[in-house]
Amino acid sequence: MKIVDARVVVTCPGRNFVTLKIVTDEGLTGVGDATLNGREQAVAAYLTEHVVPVLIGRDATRIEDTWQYLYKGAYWRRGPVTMAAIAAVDTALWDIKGKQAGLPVHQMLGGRSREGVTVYGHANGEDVDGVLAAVARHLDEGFRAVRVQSGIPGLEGVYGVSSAAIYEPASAAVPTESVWSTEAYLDHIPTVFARVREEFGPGVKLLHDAHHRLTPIEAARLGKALEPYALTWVEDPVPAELQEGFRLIRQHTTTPIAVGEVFNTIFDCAQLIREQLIDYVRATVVHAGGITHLRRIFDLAALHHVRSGSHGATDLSPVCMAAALQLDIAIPNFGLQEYMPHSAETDAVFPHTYRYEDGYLHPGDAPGLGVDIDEELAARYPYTPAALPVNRLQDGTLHSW
Ligand code: KDG
Ligand code: MG
Repeated sequence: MKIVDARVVVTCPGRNFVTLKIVTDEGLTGVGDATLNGREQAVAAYLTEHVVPVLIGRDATRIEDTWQYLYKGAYWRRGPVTMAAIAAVDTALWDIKGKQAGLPVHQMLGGRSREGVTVYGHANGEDVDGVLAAVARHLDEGFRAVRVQSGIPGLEGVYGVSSAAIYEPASAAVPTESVWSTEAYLDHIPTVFARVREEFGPGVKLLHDAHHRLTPIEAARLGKALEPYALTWVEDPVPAELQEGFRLIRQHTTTPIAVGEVFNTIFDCAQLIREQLIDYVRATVVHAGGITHLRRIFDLAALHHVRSGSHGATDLSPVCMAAALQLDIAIPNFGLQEYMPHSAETDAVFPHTYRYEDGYLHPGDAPGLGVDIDEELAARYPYTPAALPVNRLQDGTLHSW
């Protein structure tokens, strides 16, 4: 079965998405997400200029060989742009293979290991009352796990905290700037979790995202302060370039650690996993080289008691979500899946079989991934430049987020 066409579709049904659609001479098609928030056109160009020309005429059934060809063959390995492009090809080829076999992809990955994929939703509030209301809303909707983010007294606007129905941090063509105080944050967050536990008791899984903003010792302090509230994880406590930093956090706290939404390859987390410095790895399909490579990461993680906790923000398209769910339902060491519903416009552009019910997502049983792109509808939403914000300390120093 030969690849005869590969189209790169950039569309903006409320936010930008990049999708690769591969077409074979047998009429089977497959889709892959290639969206890199705020850098969409870089991946689109990489695909169009460097990947599509070498796909035409290739055997669509050779998923592993194509992955190796694009990874090793490029010479310039790794990096978010390259790996998102490889992910899109890999995902689309798994979609095609599933359709060829008449099986959902999770059946080709070993079949179901669970009945449904436990997801967590985002409960955000400008203040504690807002947080409590948001948690209550999620519990009413059946969520068993909630990520809790709060505004910080004295800071105007905190990343990830928004009252908008649909989460969208990439809001302006030129990055907006916000002001950050680690001291104010560290003082406030434990008080928020104290109130949440007091109100909702021990049953619900609680999570928190520190957005890479702390140093290891600050993260250790946060982890210790949160121990009484038994979080399921603190996410991205420190920027992860320095993997040794996690050792210091580990020495001080039993609060579990999740990291990896910006990871591209197994090499970004190999040390963290082997040394058991983390508990959850948050890599996902689009940013970690597709189903083929993410499976490798999760298999390494399984050997070291590390579970999956894949990224699932709205800047990952429904194509990525559909692919992630195929893995989530099959792997032995699944932990949690992030789930933020897309807008109605996005869902219409990407019709899919996965569905939410009572705290779980279900991938469905359609052959392949169970997702497609409506190219005609997509063409009605042209690309609109949008960048993620930047973060500065109160004295103006640029800070991580
Ligand atoms: O594009 C960046 C967002 O996806 C990210 O900031 C969201 O941190 C995030 C999360 O945990 O969903
Ligand atoms: Mg995050």
